[in-house]
Amino acid sequence: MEKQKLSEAVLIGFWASSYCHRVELALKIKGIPYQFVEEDLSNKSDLLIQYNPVHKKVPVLVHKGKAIAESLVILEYIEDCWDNTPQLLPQDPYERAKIRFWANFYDQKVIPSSYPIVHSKGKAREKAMAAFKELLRVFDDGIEKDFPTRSPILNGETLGFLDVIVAAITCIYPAFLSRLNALNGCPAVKETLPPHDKLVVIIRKLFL
Ligand SMILES: N[C@@H](CCC(=O)N[C@@H](CS)C(=O)NCC(=O)O)C(=O)O
Repeated sequence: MEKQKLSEAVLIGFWASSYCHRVELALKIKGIPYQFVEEDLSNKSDLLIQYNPVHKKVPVLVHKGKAIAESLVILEYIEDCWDNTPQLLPQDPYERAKIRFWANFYDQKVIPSSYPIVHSKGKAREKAMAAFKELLRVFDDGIEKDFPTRSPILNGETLGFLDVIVAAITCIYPAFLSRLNALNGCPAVKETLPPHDKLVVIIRKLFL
């Protein structure tokens, strides 16, 4: 890391993290060269604590020696900084606002609602699954309503902000799952997805 030129983008991350995967995907879509520095989350480095003293979490993007934390903030930074590359957000301010709304909904509602599924069993798990599916339905329906003519997810053009955000998660809502499967076929997504077998091992270790 010390040897890096200050102009380079360095991503401090963890191979299995979907939050880091988002950032990698955005960097790849925009063709931005970067160095990936793997973090040991069970023994956090001084570098991570120095660059993200508030949350002490990955991802952290270090660009020209300056650190940016929180994946959604990093995505916005990448979009602002490399504005002559494929754009993740639409030009129109209202369209951008709607994308940001659903990105926040996804992070604040959908993702947290998936945690009780892995931490529960039996009837409690069924209830947690139902709550998760319901939020995914709200997400999916909301996007359809807000973007009636052209979906911001997998619309046949280059991948956008919401594609990047949802591409990494595996879920059980069938309509949504079929979109995710299609997304997982995109070359940039394939390149950044962690190896499936390794992922299964870590999920079993963490949650089961
Ligand atoms: N809201 C954060 C979440 C990042 C996050 O949860 N990162 C996890 C890895 S997936 C982490 O660093 N965990 C370490 C910890 O909680 O101590 C983001 O969007 O970047």
